[in-house]
Amino acid sequence: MEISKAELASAAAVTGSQTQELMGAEVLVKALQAEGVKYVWGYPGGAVLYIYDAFYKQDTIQHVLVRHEQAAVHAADGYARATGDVGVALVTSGPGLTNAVTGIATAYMDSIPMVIISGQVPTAAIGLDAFQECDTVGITRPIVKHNFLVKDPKDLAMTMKKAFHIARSGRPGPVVVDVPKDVSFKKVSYNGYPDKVEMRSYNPVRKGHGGQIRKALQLLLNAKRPYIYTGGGVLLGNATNELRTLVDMLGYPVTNTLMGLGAYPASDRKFLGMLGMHGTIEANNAMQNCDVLLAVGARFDDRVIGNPKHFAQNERKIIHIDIDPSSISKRVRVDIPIVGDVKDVLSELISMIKESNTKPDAAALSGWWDTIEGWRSKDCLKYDRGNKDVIKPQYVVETLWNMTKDADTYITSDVGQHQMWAAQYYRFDEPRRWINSGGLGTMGVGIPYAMGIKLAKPESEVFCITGEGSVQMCIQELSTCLQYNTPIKICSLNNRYLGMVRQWQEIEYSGRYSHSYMDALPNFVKLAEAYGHVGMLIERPQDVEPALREARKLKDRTVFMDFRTDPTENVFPMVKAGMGITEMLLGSEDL
Ligand SMILES: Cc1cc2nc3c(=O)[nH]c(=O)nc-3n(C[C@H](O)[C@H](O)[C@H](O)COP(=O)(O)OP(=O)(O)OC[C@H]3O[C@@H](n4cnc5c(N)ncnc54)[C@H](O)[C@@H]3O)c2cc1C
Ligand SMILES: Cc1ncc(C[n+]2csc(CCOP(=O)(O)OP(=O)(O)O)c2C)c(N)n1
Ligand SMILES: [Mg+2]
Repeated sequence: MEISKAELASAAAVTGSQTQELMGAEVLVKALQAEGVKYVWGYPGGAVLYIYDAFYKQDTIQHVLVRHEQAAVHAADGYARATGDVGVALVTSGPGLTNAVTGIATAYMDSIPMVIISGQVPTAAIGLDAFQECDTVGITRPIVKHNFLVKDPKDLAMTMKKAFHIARSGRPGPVVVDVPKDVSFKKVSYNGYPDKVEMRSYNPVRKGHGGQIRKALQLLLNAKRPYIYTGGGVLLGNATNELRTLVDMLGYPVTNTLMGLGAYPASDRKFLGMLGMHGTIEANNAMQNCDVLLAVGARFDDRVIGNPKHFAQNERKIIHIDIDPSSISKRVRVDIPIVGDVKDVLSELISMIKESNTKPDAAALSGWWDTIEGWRSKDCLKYDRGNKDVIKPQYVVETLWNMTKDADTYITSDVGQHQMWAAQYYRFDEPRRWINSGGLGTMGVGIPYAMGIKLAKPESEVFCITGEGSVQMCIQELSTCLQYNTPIKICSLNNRYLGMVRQWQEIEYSGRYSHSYMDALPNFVKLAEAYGHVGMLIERPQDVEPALREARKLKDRTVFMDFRTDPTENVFPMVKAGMGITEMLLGSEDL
């Protein structure tokens, strides 16, 4: 549903002659229209009923009624990750907001631009333990980029303008706007949506310091064992083209974090795979042994560098490009910090390389590549591909990738072993195609992410790779998928275990499998059917490919594929807790 130009113009009208007397709730909807919002995921309740009434009177924004507020935020978050637009969710006060907390924290940890509107009890009732009151500003403060409590309807339009600006600028993140019921009810003179916003205390830097970029250039061009380590910031900053240009110009090896997959094409030889706890040998060894590291929009997460003391054993010069100064030198000491937007900084770096007379040291680079190829030849992602007895989870992902690699496909995942296998065996060549929760690691995101994306991208194929544990955390959203006709394909790698927990118990807790086996699972085929969808049970390796083919043919249906996979398969490589990133377990023979 496109927003008409007339509607946008009326929402954004600024002249005094067009002053309208509107309820706060109507101003809020005008603000959303002026921001170009097309979808809002939400759930009603007493405190937001005026806002819902204002939604009823318009038809440019589609509201999606979810089945749980957590899923509203996840769906809007998935939409934001796939499109780059700000995702919007709407929840009521009290339990509506507390249900949304996991979704907000998930978006916050991965720096996703979102605006979450919550209802609040009337201003006069705040602090009186009113029905469905909770301290939204207090509860969400540590998990938002910013939050607002709107006390006067006159402030609503400007607050919304600020909320969207803060959410999408600088290091993106979720912003909560808490709207008391009387603020949404009272009338106010509306002169149009503000066309600019100024905040003295908030001015994110876009352009990197020229001198620092020049220093980085010298280091990079003189490197003997260079390495480019990129993360979610490249996707958030829409800088994949610049990254590709840079890597092609230099011919240096490159890796992505879990959050950065797709920032550089996985099928290119210069890509060494994901690094970190479940990264490849070549990606982790290059990280440890490089002499110059260019970190781009990546935050040296503990799952990436392993034991920091081990990481620090090898000397390397580090250049770090990040829009958030607080990300720099947070976990490792950096030699050349460059605060700025990745797109701007990489563009400037590329221009400087073009003008420079210095060229990368071809002989050193060729030796470095030989070393890397030696690591790569260990083929650390090999697995028992020919197994005819039991479905290997990796095989499901690899088959899906082979089948869909040339299609317009989005892959969401939940959290656990299946997430790691999806990251390792689905080779992402394009940005914003891999949608998962990395920082908070939130089980339950998979279905809501998929339905959020499918709404915005109805022509694309959207797959959710999940586990039988995670999928039950937001399974009620199968109902939303039917109501809003968002046909997604769910590939559940059902190992009957909270597999990632079982793996840790096997490796770190001497096989004491405390509460990681899931008995009494539902019949997922019947469950899918009960929700009005198609269910499939796949138990043999030879049935994997035909099942996926059949599911893809059912374009207009949501299909739940229950793949019974090897219950005790583990994710390798693996870096155990406290170990260095090159101290990897490569298979069960290492246990
Ligand atoms: C079960 C499990 C296992 C995991 N295992 C691994 C693993 O093996 N390997 C791995 O990599 N991760 C793994 N993770 C994910 C890990 O927890 C982190 O979420 C991830 O490593 C962080 O990725 P990132 O460094 O790219 O940071 P992000 O969280 O994506 O942060 C992006 C950075 O870019 C910056 N930025 C944002 N916008 C811009 C811009 N426009 N310009 C410049 N900078 C910008 C931000 O300030 C931030 O510092 C795992 C997670 C789970 C749940
Ligand atoms: C909400 C939430 N609770 C607990 C965890 C801890 N946790 C991480 S992975 C995992 C097991 C996931 O099981 P399943 O979805 O079946 O995936 P599998 O690992 O078996 O592929 C658990 C419990 C989490 N990440 N999120
Ligand atoms: Mg499982």
